[in-house]
Order: sequence, then C-alpha cells, then structure tokens
Amino acid sequence: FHGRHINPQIYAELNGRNWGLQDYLARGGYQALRKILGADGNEPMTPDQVIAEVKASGLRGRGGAGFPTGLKWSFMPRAYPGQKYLVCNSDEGEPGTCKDRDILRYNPHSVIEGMAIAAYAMGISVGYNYIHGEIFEVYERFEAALEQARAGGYLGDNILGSAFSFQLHAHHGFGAYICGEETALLESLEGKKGQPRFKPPFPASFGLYGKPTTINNTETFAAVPWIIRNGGQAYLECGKPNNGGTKIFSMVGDVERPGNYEIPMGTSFAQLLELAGGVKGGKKLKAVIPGGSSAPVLPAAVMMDCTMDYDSIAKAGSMLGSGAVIVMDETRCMVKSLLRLSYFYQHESCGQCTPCREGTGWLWRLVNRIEHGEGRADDLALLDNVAENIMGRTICALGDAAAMPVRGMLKHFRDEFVYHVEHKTCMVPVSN
Ligand code: L3W
Ligand code: SF4
Repeated sequence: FHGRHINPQIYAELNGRNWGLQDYLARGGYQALRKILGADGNEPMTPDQVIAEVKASGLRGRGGAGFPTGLKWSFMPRAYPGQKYLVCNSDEGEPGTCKDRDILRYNPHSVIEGMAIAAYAMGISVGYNYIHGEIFEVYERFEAALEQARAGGYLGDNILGSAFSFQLHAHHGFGAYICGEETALLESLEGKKGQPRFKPPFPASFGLYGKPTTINNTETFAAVPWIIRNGGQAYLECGKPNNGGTKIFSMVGDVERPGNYEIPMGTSFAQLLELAGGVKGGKKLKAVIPGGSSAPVLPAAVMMDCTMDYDSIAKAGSMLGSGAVIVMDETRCMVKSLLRLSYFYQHESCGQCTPCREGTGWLWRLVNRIEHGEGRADDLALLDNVAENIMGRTICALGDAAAMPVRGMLKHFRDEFVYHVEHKTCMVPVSN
C-alpha cells in the first residue's frame, strides 16, 4: 500500500484541526489572493506588480540553491501560446531536512495560496505539488486541503469570481532522493524513471512535457502570501540585504530540542543553538553541517562566528542549502559520520553518469575500510583524488553533493582520518 487514496478515517481525524481552511482564513489566509485578484472591490494587481513585489522581497529559493525567486518567475515566457506548468518541489529528502513536511502538515493552505499567486503572476493554469513518497500523512493532508480550497473557491475555475483559473493537483512520489532534483522530478511526474536531464535547457524553457515550467520549493511558495499582504520591502527587512525574510532551520543531531525553528535570516548560529536548547547533555560542540548533508562540515569555532544566511555560511566555506543544521558533539567520530553520508550518496546515485555512479561507490568503500581499520597509507590522497574527479563532472548536483562532505571532512578533520589509518582505531575516546 502506498497511500495513494484519501483514507476516510484519516481525513475525518485530520478535519477540523487548526491546519484547516477556517483557521487559515482566521489567520488572514487567502487575503493575498483576494488582494491580487481584486476580490474585495479593490484594484487587482497586475502580474508584473506581483513579480515586482516578490523581487523586492529578496526571497531566495528555500530548496537549496538560493536562486532569487522573483527572477525565476520573470523567466517564464508570458505570451507562450501553449500549456505552461507550475510545480512545487515537496520531495524533501535531504538528510536532516524536515521543514517542508511540517509546512504541509501544519500550514498546507499557505503553499496552495502561494502557488495560486505564482500561477497568476506567470499566467499558468495547471500546477502539481510533488510530495516525497515516504511521508503518507502529509500527502493525505495536502489532498484534504486541496479539497477545502476547491470548495471555498480558492482553486479551480474563475477563482473568487475572477477570470483567473488554476487547477492544482498533488502527486505522491516513491521516495527516491534523486527525484528532488528538479529535472528528475519532472521525469518522474511524467511517469518515467526519475533521472536528471542535462541543463540547460532549464525548466523555465523546457520543463514538464517539454513545456515552460517554474519549479519552487514548498517553503518558497509558503512565504509568498505574507510578502503580498505585507509588501516585499517588509519581508526583506525581516532579514538582511541579499538574504531577505525568515527561514526555517531543521535543528537535528546532538541538540536538546531537535525540531524546526523559523528565525530571521542573519540570526547568529549561537542564538539558533540556544533556541534548540544547546548541545545535548551539556557536551562540547565539535562541528556542524549547516545546510543538509550535502554541505561541507564546519568546525565549532568557525560556526560560532557565523550568522544563519546564505552569504555568511558561504563565506565560511559551506552552504546554507536546505537549512538542515546537523549538530555534532565532541563524541562524534568524523570517519564514522562520513561513512554514513557516503553510504547514502552511493545508494541514491541514479547511475546515469560514470563519475557519480562509480565515484560515490569508491568514496564509500574507501571510507568504509578506513573506519574498519583497513585503511592504507595512500587512502587519503585517493579520497581527495576521487572527490576531485567527481566535482563538476556530472549531470546533476548529486555528484558534487557526495564529494563536498568528503572535502569538508578532510579539510577540517584530516587528523582523525590519519589516526584511523595509522592506529586502526578511533581517536575519539567514546565515539558515536
Ligand atoms: C533559468 C537560468 N533558470 C538557474 C534555475 C534552475 C533551478 C534554480 C537553481 O540544486 C541545490 C544543490 C543541492 N535560466 C537558470 C535557471 N536556474 N539558472 O534556478 O539552480 P541550480 O542549478 O543552482 O540548483 P539546483 O539544481 O536546483 C539545488 C542543494 O540544493 N541541496 C539539496 C537539497 C535537497 C532538498 C530536499 O531534499 N528538499 O532541498 C542541499 O544543499 O546540493 O546545490 O530551479 O532551474 N540561466
Ligand atoms: Fe545520476 Fe549522479 Fe549523474 Fe546525478 S550526478 S545524474 S545522480 S549519476
């Protein structure tokens, strides 16, 4: 069973909780959609005005790449004669990341409203939300929210009595990490094997069924209604220049209170750590992976000087990515940690290109033998070499994502790998 229909029992149980339409309306929900469509007798906003507001907000893609959302929306050809598509990437699979599933679980209408606004701005009449295959309850709930939105007149034909029509559907994936890569997601949505396409052409010109398509992450769409209600400038001012607004960070690993925390961009990492209750058990902070498992690790001292925004983390040599903050305390063995990450990437490689298919396997096998006391003197140089030969030589970012953690670990914690090779055991006294 893969949860592809709405289970009436689950629907009934979920109905009436504060994720639903009535509660969303009470919180100011769908006011942004009303505003752009002129549903309250006001002057409707033009699509250009909507895009200008999103540009002014400084909103950047919350899926990992941080691409400016307003700019992406402006790529969509306005006068295209055929079908255009809007897609929400809810295929959240990055290890450590658990924000999109909570948005869909607790605030699904914010995504629906954000997508409807985006569709209006780009002149799109059909959209899909591709939801990760391993999360069933979230899919059920989003389907239920879609039904509510349709019944309320916020989706479908002639939305809120206007000339604007938008049909939005949910699609349940099957759990492959690679389907979070936007072109693999499109292939999967078309019913094919989820393997990335060469880019360019970007989805903006050749997307779903070869048609112009705009894809944004769940959290990106969820931010849009607030921006339209309060203005782009107000959103920008919540954060810092070039890093507008707030961002949800999934605090995971060795913290007292793991979970999702929404904070203004530019908040110090120290404050975020404090929000999550500090390092678990009062232990010392050793290292942090600041942006999901694909981001290079940073040592504690470097991380404590960072603020949580794209620019600060990039300057420190890593990336904000999808916003999963993996906290590691002093008992963590970096060889063992890298072994887990390397296993993940070799398992999830789609196998389409040689440097990734073969290289991720090499990385895993090398780290595996170092961890198990069988490392050889030249293994670190070999690890460097394999990672170097994957970087930038693959069709999609998964190859880089497998190589970057290796480079980060060897840059900052090389001594632990050397110790493992030389002593056939771990230098961390009680390692986890
Ligand atoms: C038109 C151009 N469109 C770029 C579009 C492009 C895409 C967006 C960003 O990787 C990262 C990756 C993972 N004309 C364009 C254009 N675009 N130039 O802009 O593109 P790009 O290629 O920079 O990134 P990407 O392929 O989207 C995403 C990292 O995120 N990551 C993964 C996270 C995983 C999740 C998850 O599980 N939910 O978020 C984590 O860090 O490594 O670097 O839309 O089409 N000239
Ligand atoms: Fe597939 Fe890896 Fe190539 Fe991406 S880099 S297309 S996951 S083989």
